[in-house]
Amino acid sequence: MQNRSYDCFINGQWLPAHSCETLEVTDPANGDVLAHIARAAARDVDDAVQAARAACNTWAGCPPVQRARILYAIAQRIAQEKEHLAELESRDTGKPLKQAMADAVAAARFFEYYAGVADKVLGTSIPLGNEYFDFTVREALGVTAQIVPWNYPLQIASRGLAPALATGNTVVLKPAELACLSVLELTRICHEAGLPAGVLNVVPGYGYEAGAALAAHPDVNLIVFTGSVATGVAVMQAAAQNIVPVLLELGGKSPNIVLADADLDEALPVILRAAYPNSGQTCSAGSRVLVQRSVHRELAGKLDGLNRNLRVGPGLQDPDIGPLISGAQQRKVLDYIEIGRSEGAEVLDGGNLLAGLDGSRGNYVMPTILDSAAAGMRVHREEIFGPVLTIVPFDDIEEAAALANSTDYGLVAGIWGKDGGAINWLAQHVKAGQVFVNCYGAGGGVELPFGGYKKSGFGREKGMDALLSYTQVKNICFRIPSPRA
Ligand code: TXE
Repeated sequence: MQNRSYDCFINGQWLPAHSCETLEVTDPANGDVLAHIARAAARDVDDAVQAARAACNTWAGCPPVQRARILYAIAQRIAQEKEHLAELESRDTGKPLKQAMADAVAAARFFEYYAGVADKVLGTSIPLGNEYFDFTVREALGVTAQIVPWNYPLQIASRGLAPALATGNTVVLKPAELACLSVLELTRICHEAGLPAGVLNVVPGYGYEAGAALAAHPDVNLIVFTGSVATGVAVMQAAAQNIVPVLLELGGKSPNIVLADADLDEALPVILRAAYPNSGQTCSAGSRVLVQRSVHRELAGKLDGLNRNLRVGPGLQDPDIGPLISGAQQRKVLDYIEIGRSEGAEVLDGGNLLAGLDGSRGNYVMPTILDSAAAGMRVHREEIFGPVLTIVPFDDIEEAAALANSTDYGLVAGIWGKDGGAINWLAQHVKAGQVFVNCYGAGGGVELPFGGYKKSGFGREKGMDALLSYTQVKNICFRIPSPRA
C-alpha cells in the first residue's frame, strides 16, 4: 500500500494542522509506515468546534427525512467500498481480515439503522385538562465531541456518528493516533454522500493534545468517549468543568458462565471466539470462563485443544489472531501472563511469541489460557486487552454470580446451560449491561442497547436507547383558555 497522508477535516475542507506537523501511522504486523496524519492541537480543535457550532441550526432544523436520506446514502457508499475499508482496517489495526470486513458491514448497518430512525424521534402529549395543551419534543443537543479508540475505529466511529447525525447533532470527532485511517476514509465518504460542510469535522492527533482540547472545549454539548478507565476519568473531569454530559464506554472483563449441564462441544468454540475478537483487544471480549467444578477438567482440556489450533499472523492473511496494536500493548499483555503465573494460575497453552507464524516481526502474543485462576488475582479482575483467557471453577450459582461480579467492570456476560431456573437466576444477578444465554454476541449488533454497569461506564450506545443519549427532552405547555368561559 502506498504511504498516504491525511489532513484534518474542518468545515467541509481537508486542512493541515496549524502547526503543519504530522504523525506516522504504522502497520502492527511489521512496523512499516502506512500513512501520515495531521497532528491536530487546540487551535485546530477550536476551528472544528466553531464549524460544528455554525452548522447546528441548519442541520437540526432540516426536515428529518433529508437527514435520513443522507445517512442512507452514507450506508450505501460504505457497503460499496467495504473491501477497501476492510483491507485498510486490517492493515491499520492488525485485526484479521474477516473481522475487519464484519466491522465494515456493521458500519454500513449503523447508518442504515439510524437513517430509518431519523424521522421517528417522537415526543409525547401529556393530559393536563381542557385548558392546557402539553407536549414534549426530543431536541438535538448541539455539538457532540466523539473520541474514538484504536481497536474498532470504523465501527465505533459509525456507532456514535450515525445516531448523532440522525437526531440533528453536529460532530467533532477525534480518532485514535494508533489507528484511524478507516475513520478518515469514512469522513471522505460522508462528504461525498452529501453531508453538509461543518456537520462532521475530524481532528486526528494525540489524545493528550487534540483529545484533551476537545474534552475541555467549553462549546461542546456532549462528549462520547470509548477508551480506558483512566482516560475516561480525565474526560469526565474536563466535562465537569463545563457541565457537559458524557457517554462513557470503558471496557470490561466479561465472564462466560458454564453450568455443568451445558453442551461443551457447542459452547466452547463460541466461547473461545468470544475471548479473542480482535486478538482480545475488545471491550466486550469474554475474557473469563467461570465453570462449574464438576466439568472443570473436561472444559479446560477441550479449550486447550481448540486453543492450540489457532493460527497467529498478519491480519491480511486472515488468521485467528493478528498482531496487537503496538509494542506497548504486547508488553502489557506479556507482563500480565507473568503476573498470572506468579499469582498461581496455570499456563495451559501460549504465554509468549514474538514473531508471527510467517516469521514476521509484529506485535504478536500467542493465545494464552490461564487455568485455575481465582477471584483475588489481578488476571481475573483487570482488563488485559489481549489474547488471554482465564478459567475459574465454582461450586454453585451463588458463587458463580459472586465471581462474575468480582471485578470493577460490568459490560457483558454469557451463561451456558440447560437449567432454565439457574440461568434465569444468574441473568438477574449478574451485573452487566448485556447478558447472552447459550450464545455470545460481543456487543450484539446494532440493534441491542450496549453499555456498562460500574466502571464499564454509563449511558447506552446502539439501538433505540442511544437516542436518549443524543437528544434532550423539552416540555412545552400551552395554556389555552376556553372561549366560552
Ligand atoms: O486508551 P485511551 P489507550 C483500554 C485497554 C487498553 C488501555 C489503554 O485496556 O489496554 O485502555 O489504551 C484518546 N483526553 N481500552 O491508552 O488513552 C486517545 O487518543 C481526551 C479499552 O490507547 O483511553 C484515543 O483516541 N482523549 C477500550 C482514545 O482516547 C484522550 C478501547 C482512547 O485512548 C486523552 C481502547 C485525553 N487526556 C483502550 N488521552 C474499549 N473500551 O474498547 C487519550 N485520549
